Amino acid sequence: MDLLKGKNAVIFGVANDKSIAYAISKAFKENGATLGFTYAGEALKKRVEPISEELNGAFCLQCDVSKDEDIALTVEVAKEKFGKVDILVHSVAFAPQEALKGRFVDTPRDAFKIALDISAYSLVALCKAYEPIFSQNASVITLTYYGSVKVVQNYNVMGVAKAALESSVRYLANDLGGNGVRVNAISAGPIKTLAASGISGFRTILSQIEERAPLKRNVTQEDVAKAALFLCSDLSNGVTGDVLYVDSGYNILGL
Ligand code: NAD
Ligand code: 0WE
Repeated sequence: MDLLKGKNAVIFGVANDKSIAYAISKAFKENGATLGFTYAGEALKKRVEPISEELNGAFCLQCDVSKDEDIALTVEVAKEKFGKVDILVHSVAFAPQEALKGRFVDTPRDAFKIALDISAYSLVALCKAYEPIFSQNASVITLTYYGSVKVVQNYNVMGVAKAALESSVRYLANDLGGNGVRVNAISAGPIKTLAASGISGFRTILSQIEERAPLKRNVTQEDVAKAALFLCSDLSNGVTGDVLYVDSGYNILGL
């Protein structure tokens, strides 16, 4: 398929080949997009550079999304290599490990600030920085999780950060919509990635989904990538400010 033929995409959030952003990148490449990659820090360079090479990346740059200078540098390079950007993928989240267990009420001020800065504000900062080089009909997507709307044990401050992220999607969609730019979120079901490793009880969450979700299975990175393809292609021209659930239907359940 060639749903993204001639489109240029900048990808934030590839850490390794389990990353949701990696599956999205592969699907985008298969559909004719040209990709540019960024990675959080020096330690990830050796993981992301080979992926960029595999997928013919136009650039592969370090970008800590909590640093305005790093973001600005990616804009400069994207402008130089692409001229205009048609797609921006935000697949980034972080909260200090200690905040992802125990009682939410115990969240330190600093952990709250870090989680909201990296997991929610970064989308606002990226939209602002890329606005001048977004093409007409550009599409921005971000990844969120059900813990934003319901209490999920241990997700804690990340739930609050995802609530801020989803609300930011609506405000950004309203601000950027005048220029044809769309902003949407995908709410993915739990997937065993780096961000899910070391989360105690993650296996139990996965088996709960298999037992209870309408589709009686967990979702894969590829399931999410196909929804991303929809949201970043002209198939979704009329969709903005939305949260699309790719979660085997789990979110519709009551008792
Ligand atoms: P992942 O660990 O592969 O991706 C998370 C990415 O965030 C990593 O690439 C990491 O380097 C990046 N990151 C963290 N701090 C950063 C910073 N300061 N600057 C730049 N990048 C930074 O895990 P994933 O599961 O693919 O997560 C991607 C997104 O999907 C996240 O937003 C996550 O909340 C969301 N999500 C994950 C699941 C799941 O169960 N895995 C479910 C729903 C939503
Ligand atoms: O958004 C996420 C996880 C994001 C995340 C993961 C980590 C682990 C390593 C953010 N910050 C950190 N910080 C670290 O130090 N998910 C949707 C996956 C996830 O995480 C959970 C979940 C699910 C699902 C944590 C507790 C409960 C459920």
